[in-house]
Amino acid sequence: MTHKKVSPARLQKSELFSFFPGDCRTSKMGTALIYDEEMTRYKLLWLDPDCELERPERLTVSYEALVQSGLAARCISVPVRKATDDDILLIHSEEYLEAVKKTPYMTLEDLREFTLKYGYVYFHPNSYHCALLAAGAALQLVDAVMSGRVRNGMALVRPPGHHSMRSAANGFCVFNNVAIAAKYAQQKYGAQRVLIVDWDIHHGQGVQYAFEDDPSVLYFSWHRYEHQKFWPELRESDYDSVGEGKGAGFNINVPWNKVGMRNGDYLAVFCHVLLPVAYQFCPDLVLVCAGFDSAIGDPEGEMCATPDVFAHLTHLLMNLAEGKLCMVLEGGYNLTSLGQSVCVTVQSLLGDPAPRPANLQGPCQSTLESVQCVRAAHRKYWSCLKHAAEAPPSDVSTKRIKIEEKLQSGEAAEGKDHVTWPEPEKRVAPPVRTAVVIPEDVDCPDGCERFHLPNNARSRSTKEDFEGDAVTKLSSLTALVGEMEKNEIRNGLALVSDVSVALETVIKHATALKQRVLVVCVGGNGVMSHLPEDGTTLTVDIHKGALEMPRCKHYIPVSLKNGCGETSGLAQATFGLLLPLAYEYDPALVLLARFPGTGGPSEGAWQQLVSLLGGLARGHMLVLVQEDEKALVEPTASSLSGSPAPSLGQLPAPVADDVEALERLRLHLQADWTLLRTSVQESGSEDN
Ligand code: X5A
Ligand code: ZN
Repeated sequence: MTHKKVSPARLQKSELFSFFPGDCRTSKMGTALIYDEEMTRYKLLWLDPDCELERPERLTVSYEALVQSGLAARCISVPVRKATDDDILLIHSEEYLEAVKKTPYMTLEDLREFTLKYGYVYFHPNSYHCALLAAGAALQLVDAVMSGRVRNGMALVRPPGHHSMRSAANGFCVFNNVAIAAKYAQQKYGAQRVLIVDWDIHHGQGVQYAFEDDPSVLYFSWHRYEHQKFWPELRESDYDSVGEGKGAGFNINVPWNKVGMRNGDYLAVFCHVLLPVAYQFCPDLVLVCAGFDSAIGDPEGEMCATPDVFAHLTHLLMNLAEGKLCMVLEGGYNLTSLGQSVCVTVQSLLGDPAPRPANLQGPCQSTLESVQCVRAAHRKYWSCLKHAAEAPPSDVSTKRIKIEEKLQSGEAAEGKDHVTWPEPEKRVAPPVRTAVVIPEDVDCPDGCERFHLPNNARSRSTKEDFEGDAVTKLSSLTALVGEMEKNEIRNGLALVSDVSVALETVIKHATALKQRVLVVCVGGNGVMSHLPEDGTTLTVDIHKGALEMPRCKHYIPVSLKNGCGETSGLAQATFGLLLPLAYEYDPALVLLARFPGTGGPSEGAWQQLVSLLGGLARGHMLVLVQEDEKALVEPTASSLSGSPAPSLGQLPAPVADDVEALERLRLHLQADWTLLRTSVQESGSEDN
């Protein structure tokens, strides 16, 4: 960590309001950071063990961590504002607003009494003011993102919002910042579909109630539930609350029925529940109820996911809605864990490479049960889940949970207060983001650099015959991979005369260095030969064809009836198979090979694939494209250099044959690859 103390660049008022459509295409667009010390100026004024966790230091620690790490200075500082009455009334009742308005004038005694009307919340004479700023901060973030002044951003706010309801404060929350922001985005910017991802460890029941019957806002929440034993102990927090009326299917609850969930549990839920639905939904804006009480060390959550996981959760959301992603702080009560998690999240928003998802374990039985239940509850609403398994029989599930509770209770009791975990690793962005090996007559795309073979390696040929010299070109590919390994270059794109030959050469080179290589082939005919099958590579080969079962654990043919051109099928393969396999394999290098021919993905789908795979291998990826496909250079380079991929539109149902084939493949592979699992095993070990 560097210890430069630099405050973030101030975005001038004139800059904020002088936006012209089109700016966003020419400017790189940054990450907004919204913070105001004023929101630290309220606190609990009496003794209440239930509320003492929600302290002003939560905010100072988060902001200080961003300043100390140098991240704040890389963000665009956007000022807060006070939400207006009209803003608050988007979600709350007039009576409630008027009641809260009186709190600044109340005596301590009156405040205590007022507080008693609600659950797990306290008021201070400055609470109302801060609550207006917190909601206003979320709105400023929406304004900055929707107007195109910034790409994405994070608002550090207190009080949090997701528990507050139309006419009630609750769970430390006064006004529902994110719910207000969603309505505001719809009203002011005409956002048609808003996705709210609530990764706080508590159920944001206030958000659920606000949009329960509204199909234009998709609310996803995971939360500690423990079969309704955990606060707020609501029946409607379970997986079977799917929304009502027209909003049926647009409320997704994933209950955690035990504590101690890990990175693999979180990523499994993203791959097998949230992402397929989110891509099918195709939001115009993504809001995150960014609570970090879901991270390790938190006294409320008691989970074991490390702060690093938020790098990936964030990355996986960054290509929805053309990158329009707004994070608004909710909970997070372990100051160390909170500060680290905030930094990790902002660093992903800024585009730095994600850390390796080391030692990822597959989801535990309790998670599998929840995933199976949620997918079953939603399969009639989402074509991407249509093939999902039945819910497990309830007698089986309760029995299993009982056993697990016995096993867990011992550990949980002793471990709660002295959990330790390693500090998140430094994430160093290499000096060169994207290097390209393309013919001289093809323009070098924006944000890229041409890769030139170092002099010593060029001894056998002169500069003049470089273009036509296939051997030289291959050696420049291996040199490029070498530079990636040294972290001098993040990723690269090469136009090659023969994708298979180039791929083989690079694989040989990388595996000789004992690197784990993920090879992703798209659009070929499915016959890759001469690949090592010793585990130094994992190959996922997505192509047009009929289902074939893999001959080994490390070579996985994924056959789609109409090839990758069918975006829904490709999305299904990507979220259900490719990403979980990639995360579990944890490569040091990703090779993405695009074979020529008709079975290729659409440009947008290809860009999504490039961007999503960028979350692996610290962003080290080499993309190989056939020489004559020059039109792919620009879009591929754009995604490699960090521009969000275009939206794919609301996805239609995938071809039934493909769904069935992918499902059979997933079932076949899940013995070897635990992150592919989406249902409980009726037999077998319970040790996971
Ligand atoms: C925003 C948030 C938690 C309330 C816990 C009450 N609220 N036991 O995390
Ligand atoms: Zn929370």
